[in-house]
Amino acid sequence: MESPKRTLVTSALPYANGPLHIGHLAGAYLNADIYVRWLRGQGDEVLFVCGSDEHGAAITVRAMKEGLTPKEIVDKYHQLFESTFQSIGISFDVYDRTSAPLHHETSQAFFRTLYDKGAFMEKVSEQYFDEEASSFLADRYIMGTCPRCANPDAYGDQCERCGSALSPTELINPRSTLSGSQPVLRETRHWYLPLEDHEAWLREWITEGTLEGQPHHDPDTWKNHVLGQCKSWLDSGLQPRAMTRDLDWGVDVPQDIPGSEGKKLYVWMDAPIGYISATRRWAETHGGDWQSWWQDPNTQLIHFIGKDNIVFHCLIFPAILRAHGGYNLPVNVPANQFMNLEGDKISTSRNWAVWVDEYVRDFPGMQDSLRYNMIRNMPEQRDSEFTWKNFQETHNSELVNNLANFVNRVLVLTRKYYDGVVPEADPGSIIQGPEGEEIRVGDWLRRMADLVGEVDTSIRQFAFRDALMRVMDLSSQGNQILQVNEPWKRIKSDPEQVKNVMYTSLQIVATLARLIRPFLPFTADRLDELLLDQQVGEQGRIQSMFAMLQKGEGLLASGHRIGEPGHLFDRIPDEMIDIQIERLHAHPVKGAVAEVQEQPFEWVAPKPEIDYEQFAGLDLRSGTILVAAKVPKADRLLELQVDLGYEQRTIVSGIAEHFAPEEIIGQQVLVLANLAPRKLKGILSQGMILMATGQNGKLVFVQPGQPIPNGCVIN
Ligand code: B3M
Ligand code: ZN
Repeated sequence: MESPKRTLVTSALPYANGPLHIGHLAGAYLNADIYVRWLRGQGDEVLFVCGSDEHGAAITVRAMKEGLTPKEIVDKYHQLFESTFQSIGISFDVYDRTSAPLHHETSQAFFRTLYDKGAFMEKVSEQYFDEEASSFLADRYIMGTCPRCANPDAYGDQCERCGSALSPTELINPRSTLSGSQPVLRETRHWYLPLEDHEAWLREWITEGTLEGQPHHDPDTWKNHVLGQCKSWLDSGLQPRAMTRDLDWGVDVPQDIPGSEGKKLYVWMDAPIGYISATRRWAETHGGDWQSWWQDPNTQLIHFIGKDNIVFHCLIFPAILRAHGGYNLPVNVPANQFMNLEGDKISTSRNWAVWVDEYVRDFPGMQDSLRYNMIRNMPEQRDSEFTWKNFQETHNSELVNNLANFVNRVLVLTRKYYDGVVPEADPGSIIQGPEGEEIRVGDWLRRMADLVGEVDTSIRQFAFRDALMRVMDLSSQGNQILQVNEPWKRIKSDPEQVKNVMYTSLQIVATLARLIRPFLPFTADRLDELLLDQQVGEQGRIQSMFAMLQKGEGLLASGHRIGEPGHLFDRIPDEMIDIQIERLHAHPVKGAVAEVQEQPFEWVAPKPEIDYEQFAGLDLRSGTILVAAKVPKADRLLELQVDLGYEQRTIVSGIAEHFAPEEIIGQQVLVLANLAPRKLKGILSQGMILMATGQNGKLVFVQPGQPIPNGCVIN
């Protein structure tokens, strides 16, 4: 295993604008917690920092929706975050917040240094201004259609569907989230980070892992999808990025800078600096120099994030750090992909989520059951799925039937045969291994040391699913060792051999208690109680375990008395799961079509006869919907961009009560292409999509029986 190092681990600062859900856990927190706990177990010096991200439109938009001030919003959710992270066992060393004065001071000092170094370029630009709300619009206040993936609800700074970082003027049909109106461009002065000036070293750093030719990290240890997103960003050419905004909530641009009136730091400049201010906060209460965690080249920095934050952590924040000078850059940014829920994307606004605080309330004492399922299904390389049925299955078949069952059998037999005292054993004696093979007790202990090494390798590769499965496989092997040696049958005929078997089984339980801690800390605590294992805390426990096992020494000495047997987990009954599934589906998914009640079909009277010439005048074509977006203040209308092959049309269609925009992207349709254009809600509509009114008045698309090229003539 690798020699101890000093590591600063950060988890993305969650926006304090709503409760934490399982997607947060699976994205940037549970993975970091496992990694940090493992390094602590190795005796490494680790600092795990995080905090609430309390600026930006994500906050102010929520405040507006809830009729509260931004301060009231962040106070509400910051407090909820602290209690929720603590309740699910995320073991931050410090959990700070970016509205704290120390953070403002740290961020302003950063900005000042970059300003004084001439790292910014000042530019007067046009920014979207909402005339109805008489306010400049920050990126998150502008929504529109993503130019790259046609997501109709992309934000001005980022498309959460394809991860692209955007600038507001790239959006198709931008709209203000304040008033719903179409914003206008107005001049304003801002300070830009000229990312293009950083492109050369960023490209070297990302692709070669070197800085000015000096080794920094091994790019082969970075996840492919992280490198891929960075390279596509670099290849598309980095653009200057405004580091200030016209806002009234956020970190002030230092007031002595000319033109700073009313300007705040761009949230994606101040938020990552939140990692640094959190470190300063930790040092205030723990002593020690915060600088060494960020400036000592022997300290490695690792950012745990979700994939929608890659560009900010791999390109923009490193450029800010480098422009400032003297700061370490991350040696890895192992971004996870997204976790989906019951076949759909998790969505706070649609209340389609499993809220962590609600889970902890509904499943008391079962935090590790959720942690276990999250890790089993962690979206390390690709999006993954949480379903309540799978949650029940992994709990009952793996935690109960494998781990809890094995531990209980060993403790009950030890209580029964030896009154709870660990028996003597001869390390040279032979027992039957899990496959029935002969193995010396001492060699089995060394085999477990090898397993610890394998788990170490997986964790350092951020392969937490694999690491957990290796640990659970040890429990399975423990069950098999009992099964093949059958101590309950041989206790009378061969008591000495039974001692060897039970001694070995107890060492497996003790090894599991230590190995499982990074993944299931609550279960590890419970196991320590059952084993009356007095060791406290986690610092260095894995390292010492590895050393003992490697020497063929047991972790529980013969003569040690364990506690009373007890259950680690109880089965989860169907009823507990059914309640959750019903509750999830009961929340109205805003924007979806309410299930209409069955109604008798109403025939529409036939229209008067026409002659062929009248029909021949219709120019009917096939087309495909490329983009669909709600028309602000018009519940029934969707604005569509339709590809007719020979041209692209904007068509406004009264189908918003029947289809959500995102579900009709790519739909092939039939279009009346020569209908005279007309303005609907200020949008010029050029044509009409043919729809049929089906059963219950539901609209359905009239479409070709099989895909045909766009622009085909229908006649
Ligand atoms: N607040 C998380 C998000 O994009 C964002 C992370 C900041 S980490 C410095 O949801
Ligand atoms: Zn997109």
